Amino acid sequence: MTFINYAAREINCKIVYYGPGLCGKTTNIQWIHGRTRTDAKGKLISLATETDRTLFFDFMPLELGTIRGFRTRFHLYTVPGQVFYDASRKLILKGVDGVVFVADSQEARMDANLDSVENLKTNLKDNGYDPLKIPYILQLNKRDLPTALPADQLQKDLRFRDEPVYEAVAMNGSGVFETLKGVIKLVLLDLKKR
Ligand SMILES: Nc1nc2c(ncn2[C@@H]2O[C@H](COP(=O)(O)OP(=O)(O)OP(=O)(O)O)[C@@H](O)[C@H]2O)c(=O)[nH]1
Ligand SMILES: [Mg+2]
Repeated sequence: MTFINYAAREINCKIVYYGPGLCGKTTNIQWIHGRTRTDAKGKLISLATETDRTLFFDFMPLELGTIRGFRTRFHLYTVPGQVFYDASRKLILKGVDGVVFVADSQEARMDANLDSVENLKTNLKDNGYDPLKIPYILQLNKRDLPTALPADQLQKDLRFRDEPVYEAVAMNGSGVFETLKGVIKLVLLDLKKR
């Protein structure tokens, strides 16, 4: 739930990057962190294994200036994609305002993508969210790989509502800020409705 502090005139929103193991969630956040002005960002906190797999989450606060006099901050999180960290994924979704699903475009990762979408829906529902209503974006990542499936095929299999789709190569930043802007736009539209 968006945290609006009227006394401090602050709005805090939580965005979670979700998806299967090694799809590029952490890479998205690292790119954003590397390209954001120092005064607009907080520390990037990553709890990772020795091999750079996310162990619990990555976290980075991003300050976007003021909206109608309220300082607006977006808190970006990634979940650990590996199947056995499901309890962490569920926990990290608590209080979420918007979700980016990062799909791995490689054909060999299609089953993992599909499982992860289903896992996202389950964990959203378990946290009291309607997967069809929460601000949601689909990012097709790793478009650079020769083993990447055509984008329209991925969309056909992975879209489950009217979500916008962005193609990306998170490794070199392509599509990363477009995706972030896309989800922020949906979160702010959702906020306006309330
Ligand atoms: N070729 C290619 N590799 C990518 C791209 N994005 C990320 N990678 C690589 O994929 C690997 C995994 O990326 P991560 O960002 O750590 O993946 P993750 O989704 O955070 O993985 P978990 O934390 O285990 O869930 C790294 O070696 C990245 O450099 C991309 O667009 N293209
Ligand atoms: Mg990660």
